[in-house]
Amino acid sequence: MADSKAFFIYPKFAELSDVQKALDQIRGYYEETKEKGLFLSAQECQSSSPSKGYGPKLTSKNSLSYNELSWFFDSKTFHLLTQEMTQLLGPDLDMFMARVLITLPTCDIPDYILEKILPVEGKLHGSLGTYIKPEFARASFFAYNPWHNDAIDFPESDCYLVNSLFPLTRRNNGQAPLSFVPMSQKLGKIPQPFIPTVRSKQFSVKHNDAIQTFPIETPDVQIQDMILWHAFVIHNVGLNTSLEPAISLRFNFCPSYRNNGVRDVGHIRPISRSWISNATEDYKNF
Ligand SMILES: O=C(O)CCC(=O)C(=O)O
Ligand SMILES: [Fe+2]
Repeated sequence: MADSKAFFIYPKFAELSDVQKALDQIRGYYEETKEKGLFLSAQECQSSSPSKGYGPKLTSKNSLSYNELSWFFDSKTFHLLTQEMTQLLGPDLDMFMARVLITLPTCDIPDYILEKILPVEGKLHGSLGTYIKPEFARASFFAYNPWHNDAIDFPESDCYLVNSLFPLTRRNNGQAPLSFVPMSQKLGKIPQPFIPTVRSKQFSVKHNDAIQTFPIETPDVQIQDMILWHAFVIHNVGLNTSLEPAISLRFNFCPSYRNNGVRDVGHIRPISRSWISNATEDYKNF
């Protein structure tokens, strides 16, 4: 058996021109939302959104990833990514969700929202979805992201899922640092949300009546790096105390014919099919 690592960093994986082009476009979008006012007022929020709501809908029709950024699917970087995914997941391959993720600097978040979402300790989610104007729901906006694994994003799936992330900005120096618990996939589909104990780079959580402890890694990710992890790997995004948004492109992949749990099938792009799948599934086109 190969080792059971389920978290990898690929340094300098992306083409510089691809990540720069994507970053310029997303920065432009972010500036536009700031000029026009990204957030609902406190009053609008109270009247329009239930406190536990998920905010306006980000669909395959309005998403930046499938519109202004759809050129990325034809880029050299995406081609390299699908080659690597084929190595890891096999030739029956789907990209089933593409997203632009923006973790806002706290200085750009209105006080009435900060009052609700701070302090971070003990909070179960850090999405800003409920507070933004519906017309800007074209990317995923966060203030932070508490410890979780991505099974929480695809609750109806069978979790044969991986996440690939292209950070388009630095993440350390307070810019929404991204931390991972590399061996935590061994815990599998844990009940979520949960609150772990975190002490001096050690992550502990109760599992099957025992406390399980794992080391935490906070990689100093660089633009052009690609980070890849299995849906069961626990991770966390800290507050963004810098002056700039932290921006990432995220692509989720799974072997075709598994249950990816996605309802809006417009998100799914088949990448390739094996000979046996083509032969077996051909009758559907007959
Ligand atoms: O903020 C990020 O870049 C990553 C957020 C996250 O938790 C994810 O993409 O699964
Ligand atoms: Fe995540």
